[in-house]
Amino acid sequence: MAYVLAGGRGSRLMELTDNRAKPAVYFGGVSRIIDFALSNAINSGIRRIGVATQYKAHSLIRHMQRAWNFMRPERNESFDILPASQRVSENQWYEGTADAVFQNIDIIQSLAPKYMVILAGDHVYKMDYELMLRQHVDSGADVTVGCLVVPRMEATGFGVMHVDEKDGITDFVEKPADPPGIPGDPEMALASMGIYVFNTDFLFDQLRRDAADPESGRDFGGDIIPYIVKHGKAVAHRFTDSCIRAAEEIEEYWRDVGTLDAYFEANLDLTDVVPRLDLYDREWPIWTDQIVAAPAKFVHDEDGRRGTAVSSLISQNCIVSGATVSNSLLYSSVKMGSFSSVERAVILPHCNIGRGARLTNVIVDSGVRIPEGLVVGEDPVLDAKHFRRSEKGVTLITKAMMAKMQGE
Ligand code: ADQ
Ligand code: ADP
Repeated sequence: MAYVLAGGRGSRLMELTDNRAKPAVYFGGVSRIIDFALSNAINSGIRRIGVATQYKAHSLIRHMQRAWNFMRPERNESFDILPASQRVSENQWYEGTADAVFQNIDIIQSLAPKYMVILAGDHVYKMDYELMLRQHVDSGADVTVGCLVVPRMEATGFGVMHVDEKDGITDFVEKPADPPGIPGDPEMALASMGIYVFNTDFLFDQLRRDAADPESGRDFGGDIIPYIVKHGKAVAHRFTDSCIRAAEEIEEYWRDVGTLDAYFEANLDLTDVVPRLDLYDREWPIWTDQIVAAPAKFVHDEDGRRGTAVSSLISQNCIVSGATVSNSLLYSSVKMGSFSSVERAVILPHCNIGRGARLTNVIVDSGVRIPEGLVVGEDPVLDAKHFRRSEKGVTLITKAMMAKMQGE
């Protein structure tokens, strides 16, 4: 069974997660971030899935009900959405990630999985979990932890481990201020991806032990994994990207897209001629909600001005009328009016770009109506006055910001 932790806010995405959890944030033109972990599970042959939700879960739950309702109990498949619903005591939300599993032990038990693959719902990557499961079974580990090699100083936000020559984990520190390097490669560190394979019985024993410990933060990275590293057998599984194209030397693709800048860059990377993340690979499809919609359309406006898009991803139901799109992503149902243009823009669903508007280096949240003639991306001071400007100068525009600006 795959068990996806999807309750976190992702607060560094700022107003993009004001109304939705990070796993529900749109990514890649048609998907949401959680579709990557769920698709990996399906593509890895896992047919029992549970998803624990907590923070602002409405759009996440609605998305999963639409996109992920094809599992069939009569084929021994299941898909369970598990909102924090105070199952264990009257006034308890999921305290930490381990608690988000602990509180649903009875539901998991009814499905009787032998192994649990614990996943995070907020990363973008393609990975065959079957390889990790295979290693887990072969090594006889109590827990297997998915890991990546990252530059040492970028590892401060991760669980960082030391391993022996057989990848047995000998030490694990959660989010160290000064991460230990890899012996022989001191500028790199072995970081936990926050994904784990457990024997289910062993996991339940650990969760019950942890729940009885008043000192515990009920967290996999902070409590459960460090305990097992000390008292049991924890093994590291090194991430291999299941879309690495044979004979091509390209690095593994895994993105946290945790900040506005990382989110913006990872989306725009998809407009490259050969992007690192291949969304067109039929061998490893990213399943998502398919809306009933008309094809994207590019038309002349009444003055004969052409509607064009270059180096861009344009989704269903978009209409580009006498407008120019370059190096951008238009998610579904975006309408662009005459003389408007977007460049290096991530435009989320149901936006309307008014006549003559000019947007550069922007993320526009879903449902925003950009008024006629608005210019963003040319005057940093003005942009920061009305909207959110990121460290690297990307402007985020949401409906609330637009309403405030228009009310002033
Ligand atoms: P973090 O990412 O900081 O570190 P956390 O914020 O706990 O860990 O989130 C892990 C996952 O659980 C996310 O997908 C999040 O959405 C979800 N989540 C958080 N709180 C939840 C709750 N109460 N209920 C349900 N779901 C919840 C972890 C590990 C590190 C590791 C990094 C890799 O602790 O060791 O390096 O992931 O990103
Ligand atoms: P999310 O964007 O995460 O799905 P919502 O569904 O609330 O969250 O979308 C945000 C906004 O997008 C909505 O409040 C609405 O204005 C707009 N929107 C969503 N669906 C539609 C729709 N079918 N038609 C028009 N606007 C829509």
